[in-house]
Amino acid sequence: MNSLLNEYPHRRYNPLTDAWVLVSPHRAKRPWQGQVEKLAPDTRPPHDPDCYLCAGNTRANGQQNPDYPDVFVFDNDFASLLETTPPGTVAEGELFQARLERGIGRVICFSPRHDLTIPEMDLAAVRKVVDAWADEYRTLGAKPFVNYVQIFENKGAIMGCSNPHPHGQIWAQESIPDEPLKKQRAQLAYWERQGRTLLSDYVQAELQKQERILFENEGFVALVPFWAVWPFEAMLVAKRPVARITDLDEPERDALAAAYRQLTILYDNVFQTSFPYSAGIHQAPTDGEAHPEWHMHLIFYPPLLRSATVKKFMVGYEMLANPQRDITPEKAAEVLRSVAGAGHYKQQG
Ligand code: H2U
Repeated sequence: MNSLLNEYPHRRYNPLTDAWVLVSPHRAKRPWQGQVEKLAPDTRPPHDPDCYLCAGNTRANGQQNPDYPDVFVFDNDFASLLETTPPGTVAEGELFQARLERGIGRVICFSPRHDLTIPEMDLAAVRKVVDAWADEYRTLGAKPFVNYVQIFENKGAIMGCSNPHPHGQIWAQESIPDEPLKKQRAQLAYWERQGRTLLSDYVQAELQKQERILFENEGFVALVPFWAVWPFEAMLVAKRPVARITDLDEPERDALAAAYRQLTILYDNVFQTSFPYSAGIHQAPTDGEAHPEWHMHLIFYPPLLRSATVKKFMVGYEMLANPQRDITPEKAAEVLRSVAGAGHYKQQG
């Protein structure tokens, strides 16, 4: 990489979202005197009688969870979107516009085990999560009013996650939300210009450079994007330019499960803690169009910066102007690669 980018403040462009990030590599050298304490070891029981998500327990609204053996998906009892919302718009000229939004919220428990997270689950169990994501995407997306399905995992108390039981959420709705919409526009423009997906070309170039690649398997490449905003932000990109999770074949579904697990093991190993993040799948809308421009990928936004407790804050300049980072994406990739090897830290001697 051009050495200027290791030394001087610069802006990097995200071609997927048409946004910039300010990178200040020189600041990464400054002394740090903040808190660095380690967290107390997490000792959760395999089953918690007070957990709303554990098998057999009663949820906040009085419904009982089945004694599920692996993955369990249910309608969110407190969903942000409602299937019963009628159509309607409220518009008072240009300046006051609103539209009623119809949608569905689902919760997906990844495992009956309260004490595990994806990096500690075995591969076969993670593969069941991938299958459940695909089933949900297919069924929710098949509903005529659903034009977009957002599958995500919000992990860790630091991220506002309400429960340590391994789980994710799925929101399905009428509109295409802003983030995927930005990516759709950029990918469509690239596809029309080049006849290839933006991410096929990007991943190929990254594989040649090898600076930001974390690992690859048969179906997916894991990398820290050139334009990463969060300190250890990463992407899992499908090697084939598939538009959606349901386009993955069986070995690719295995590869996605393995890559999700492997990346989150690296994360846990960095600060020897259960690494918090928001992660999710960006893929084609379910609006009945083919979307050849879409290249499915997963994005991980973890907030931790220097230790298990010191997180990056997106405040000040970042709220008012542009996101900014100190540690370069190349350095972050180096750190993540350096903790690969003997599996999850808890299993190491
Ligand atoms: P988060 O931890 O990411 O907030 O996800 C938990 C979700 O589970 C949350 O959206 C739902 C909450 O509404 N939930 C239920 O549907 N039923 C319950 O009994 C508790 C939590």
